[in-house]
Amino acid sequence: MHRLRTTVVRLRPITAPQTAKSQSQARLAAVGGALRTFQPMRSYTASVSAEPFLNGTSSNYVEEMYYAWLENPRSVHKSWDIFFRNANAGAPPGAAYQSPPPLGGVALGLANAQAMVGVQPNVEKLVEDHLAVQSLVRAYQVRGHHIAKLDPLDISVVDFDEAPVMVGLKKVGEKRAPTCLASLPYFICLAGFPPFYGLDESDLDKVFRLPTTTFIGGSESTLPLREIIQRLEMAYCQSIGVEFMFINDLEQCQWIRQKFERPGIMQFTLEEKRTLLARMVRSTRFEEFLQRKWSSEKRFGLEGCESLIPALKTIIDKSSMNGVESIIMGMPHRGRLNVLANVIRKELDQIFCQFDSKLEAADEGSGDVKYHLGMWHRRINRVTDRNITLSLMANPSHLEAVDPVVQGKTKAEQFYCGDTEGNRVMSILLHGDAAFAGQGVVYETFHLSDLPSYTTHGTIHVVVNNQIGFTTDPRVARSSSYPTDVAKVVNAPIFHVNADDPEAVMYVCNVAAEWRATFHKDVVVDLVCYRRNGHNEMDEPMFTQPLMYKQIKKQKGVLQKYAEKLIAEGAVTRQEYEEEIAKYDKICEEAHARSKDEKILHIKHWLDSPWPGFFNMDGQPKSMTCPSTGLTEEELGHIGHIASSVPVEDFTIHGGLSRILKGRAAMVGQRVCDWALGEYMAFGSLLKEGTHIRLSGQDVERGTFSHRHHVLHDQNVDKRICIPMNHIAPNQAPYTVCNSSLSEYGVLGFELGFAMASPNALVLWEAQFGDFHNTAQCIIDQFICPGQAKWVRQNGIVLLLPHGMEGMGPEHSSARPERFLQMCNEDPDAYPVSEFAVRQLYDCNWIIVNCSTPANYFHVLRRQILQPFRKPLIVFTPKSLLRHPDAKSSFDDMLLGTHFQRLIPDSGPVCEKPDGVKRIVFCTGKVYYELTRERKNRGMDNTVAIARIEQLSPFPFDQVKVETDRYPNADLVWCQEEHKNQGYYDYVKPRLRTTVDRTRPVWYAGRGPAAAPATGNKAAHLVELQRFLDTAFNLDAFTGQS
Ligand SMILES: Cc1ncc(C[n+]2csc(CCOP(=O)(O)OP(=O)(O)O)c2C)c(N)n1
Ligand SMILES: [Mg+2]
Repeated sequence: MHRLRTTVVRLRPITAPQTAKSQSQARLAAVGGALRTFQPMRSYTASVSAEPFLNGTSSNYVEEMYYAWLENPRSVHKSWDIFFRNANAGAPPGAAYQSPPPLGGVALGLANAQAMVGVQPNVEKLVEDHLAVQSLVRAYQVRGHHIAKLDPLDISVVDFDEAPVMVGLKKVGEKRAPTCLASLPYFICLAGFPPFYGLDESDLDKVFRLPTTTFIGGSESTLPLREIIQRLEMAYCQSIGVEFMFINDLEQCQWIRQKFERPGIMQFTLEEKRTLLARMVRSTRFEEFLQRKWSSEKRFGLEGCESLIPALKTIIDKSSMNGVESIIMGMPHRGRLNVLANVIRKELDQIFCQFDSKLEAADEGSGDVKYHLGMWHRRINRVTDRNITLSLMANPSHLEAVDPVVQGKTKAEQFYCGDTEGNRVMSILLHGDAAFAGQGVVYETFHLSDLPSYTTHGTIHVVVNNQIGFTTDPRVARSSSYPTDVAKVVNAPIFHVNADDPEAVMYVCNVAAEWRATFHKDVVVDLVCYRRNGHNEMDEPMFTQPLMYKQIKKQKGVLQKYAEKLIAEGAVTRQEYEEEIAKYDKICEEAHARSKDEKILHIKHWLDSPWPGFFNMDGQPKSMTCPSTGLTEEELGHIGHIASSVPVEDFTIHGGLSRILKGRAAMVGQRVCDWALGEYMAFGSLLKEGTHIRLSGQDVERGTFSHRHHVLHDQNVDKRICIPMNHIAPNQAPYTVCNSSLSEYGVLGFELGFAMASPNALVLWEAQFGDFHNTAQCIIDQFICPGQAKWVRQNGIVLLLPHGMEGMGPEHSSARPERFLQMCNEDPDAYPVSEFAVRQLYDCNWIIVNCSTPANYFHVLRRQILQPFRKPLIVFTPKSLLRHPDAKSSFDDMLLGTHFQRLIPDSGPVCEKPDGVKRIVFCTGKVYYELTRERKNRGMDNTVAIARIEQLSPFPFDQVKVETDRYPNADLVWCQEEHKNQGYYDYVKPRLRTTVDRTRPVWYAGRGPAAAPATGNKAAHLVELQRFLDTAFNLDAFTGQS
């Protein structure tokens, strides 16, 4: 009704002067001087809205007709002309209708028409028919994909109204269910009303005006119904199914309509067809070659979706044509080797080498299976003759986990080359149908796609939709009709295409690339295909999908079908086709012969993110030392000043923030730092030295605990912000600080990818509370922890994980240090022989610290960049220490010549008489302050020493040894606030024992074992705290125990 009212309002008497101001200004302006003047019409609104045929759904159509009539009265059917003239002349409700003149008959003059005012019309049927035609067009646009011939096997039966989808239930060999009346086209089914709005076969030859929301007419504005249906069937119901009508943007919908509806769109030149055939030959024969040579090897071949290769090549060609210079790709197992060989163009012998299990690995690390390795390659695109860099990211088995990583790397490359629109760098993500629908990270990644600090300005998603996931049918694998429905959340158009029609595939890939270049938004190509073999080449699919696989066995290969089509058309001769095959087979054979000469395997050759200039020629660090991470007094003072001021004019900050900044200024005056200021010093100095910094995570701009305030907000001007960190020095590197979406998996993956692009940036991800990192566990377990070992790829990402037992309950207390520590590659039982500090850092898989002072936090952040290699850094960061009066550092601890302290020894009275010390308590993090307070209260400053292990991994064996040697009469205690089965105890204990050569026992003071990380009861929390502090300072606590 609302729509009708709008239409009616628009139909109100229009005069030339009113027209100029009206909402339809733009539309009418197009008519230019041809505007016609209308007489004001009495009671027009009432009379038109009372017209019986103007029900809710017809208003659109009337509006269309009306505008068309305004532009040119001859462009609408005569009956409409009469109706608008009569209405304009003041005809009462019902009386503006006139019987339609016969099609092609003699046109009625105005005089005739006016003479008919008052005669009961038969135009009603005509109007309804036009409305029906408009609805018909719309029905095809909305639901044409339901009946498109997308399934190469023709066995899927998808019920779009019921969930779950029913696929594969149709009996094999049975034809499509006769759901439509035999003589009528599908539109009747589409609309669901037999007959459709009163249209039937007798209307098929009538001519109808086409609405402006369709392009099927080409240059024609009217077509007979029969032709309209035929063209709609061609556009929407062949090998391509277009899902786009959910998109809110009219311009985008129109763009898609014209791409698929214009007559003659699917025409290809001879050259294009031959190239397509050649690409199909490569794709198909590559798999056949591998199958011949290594028939019992898993390779997750592409058989059944060979058109993936031309699909990707088409996207790349078109994007290169549009100016893209670098494409970063992520993909799962299926078809990966084929993509490496025929899209990225990895040398075939290097691929074939991977099948030789006897070759020795040349590189350090444990390596990965061949269908996970990545690749980076710059080459000339033969179609565009331009340079293009293609990289395929290495990825784990965990499906879709690589998606955000690819996006992060793409964002970084765009950032470093100043590509703010994504015109030069883009990403392509490949997916399996089951994984795309099932994995939540897909959704998280989509939700990053349009956020200012995370957008990559459009990703092209390609789904290898083989209608099966391992052994599971779609009907039990997802609740949506298509595997691609998740993309609708970001209004991405979805192009379903039958992968057995390579030309249709090529067409949609071209459109997808154009879409991305035009709108810089995501788009999905759903390649509907099948999987000729089992999940892998060793797998028996008949166990679980007998009927589907009976059909697949009968299915002629797509290459053969396409070759036969082109031969029949005369586009190629059979001889040319056979020569093309022979040519590629020979290439494979020669590469295979060469691969036999290889003696060793180089994982390094499979690097997806080389860092030119960072390593020496042998790929090793340029040095094995780390300079001092301290700063001059002036630098500290200058950065401290920026941190405590607002460096722009006329900017009003919140009163509370003014007090915070004043407090910072006071600290700078006293030459001390708290945690936030220590971080400022580290960031500010690195930026000044030219290192880009990117800090991302939930609410990081202010800081969850309101301590950071890196973005200032003007209290009077909406959205006016100031980032003082970008005002440190004239030639500084840019600082990016960005609040993320409420995601851990997606965002951490993204930042990891960002950090991968360059070693010269400090990329940090902060968890809101450390507890929440576990929803990103896969990124930690599969990429951060073992990334270098699997893929010889270093990464310097920093994880800031707020951690500490402060009575905040089980989900705001623990960043689970035990899990990170358990995954360290260091041997707890062997005292390292190598040089400490830098060498130890180089050998570890990641660095884990829990700093107790701002100065040490400052140093460890700077060391992350100044050390000559990159390692992930896990920092357990404090909460209450952010404001603890004792948790401050003097500038003296940050001056030139100072370093990160792996262990902070006790510097109190115990140092004077170490022999008299009865106990040395080792600890880490915040509990240090509780221990010192308790020691003081108990007057035990002379008898108990407290040493802080600031770097847990790699473990500072050498410095721990100094402490244990210093206090020969002390018993050794590990004290932690975490529960016994959590925290650091299991990690530290064997290392302490190794340090003292197992000559002294290591006692435990801390909470007992527990299932949850912390109690939800504040009082219980305090009781537990006091209990373990009692143990820590009771010198008899362990007497008699062994
Ligand atoms: C996160 C995750 N869960 C489970 C698996 C085990 N797995 C490997 S392949 C596969 C089926 C994938 O199906 P689909 O996404 O349709 O890809 P296809 O193998 O059909 O190409 C499964 C479940 C995995 N690799 N990753
Ligand atoms: Mg699948």
